[in-house]
Amino acid sequence: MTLVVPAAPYDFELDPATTALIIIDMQRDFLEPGGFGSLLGNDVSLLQRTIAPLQDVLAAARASGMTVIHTREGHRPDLTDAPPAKLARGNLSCGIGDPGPFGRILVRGEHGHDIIDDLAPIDGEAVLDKPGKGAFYATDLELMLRNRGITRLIVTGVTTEVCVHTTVREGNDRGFECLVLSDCVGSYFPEFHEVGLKMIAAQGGIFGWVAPSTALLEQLAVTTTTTGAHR
Ligand code: TIU
Repeated sequence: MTLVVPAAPYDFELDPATTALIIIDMQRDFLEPGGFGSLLGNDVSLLQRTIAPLQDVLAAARASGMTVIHTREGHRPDLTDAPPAKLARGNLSCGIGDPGPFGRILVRGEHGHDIIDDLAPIDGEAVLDKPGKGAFYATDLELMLRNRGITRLIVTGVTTEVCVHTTVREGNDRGFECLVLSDCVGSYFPEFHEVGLKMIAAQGGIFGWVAPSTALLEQLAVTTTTTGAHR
């Protein structure tokens, strides 16, 4: 079934069977007050506004049978997969691997590294640990998508101009059609968020498409009502 989602720069067509919802790095360390993000002086409420719309999109994607993939940025406890340049960047007194308020910062297995309770993955949903900003770099994401016949990505999560943008660019170069949901992505910098979204849809969709979550939800509601998949 092809759904037509009104989007910029033009309609985005998708079939839930060949589309994956990608939820980027909705981790406690980026989103929760007192975590790594707020420790760096950021206003995490700018990111938290993505949670409620993303919960609705996640529920609708699950009901439609869409593939759901969650990502987490972080590293092995011995930090062997963290480039020294990344560890050194920023000259932070409390950076990656250091003890932070929610455990060692961006280290796998630590409380702060995990996904927030409001968007917790369920059985059958892949959780992809990535060492970089892009979800394709040094992961098996492309293999998982190709094996499942996925051609289109709905990209959500944080932050708009960093991990979301990098992932959309990586996906676009690999031939995936990417729709970014404007209210389901967020940045610590509102101006970067706004311009980041414009950059995706500019030049005829140079990196992909942008739409509010309601535009997708209205179409998915038609699918679940028609098929009864939500019952
Ligand atoms: N997930 C992600 O975007 N990682 C970051 O480090 N983002 C910042 O904006 N710092």
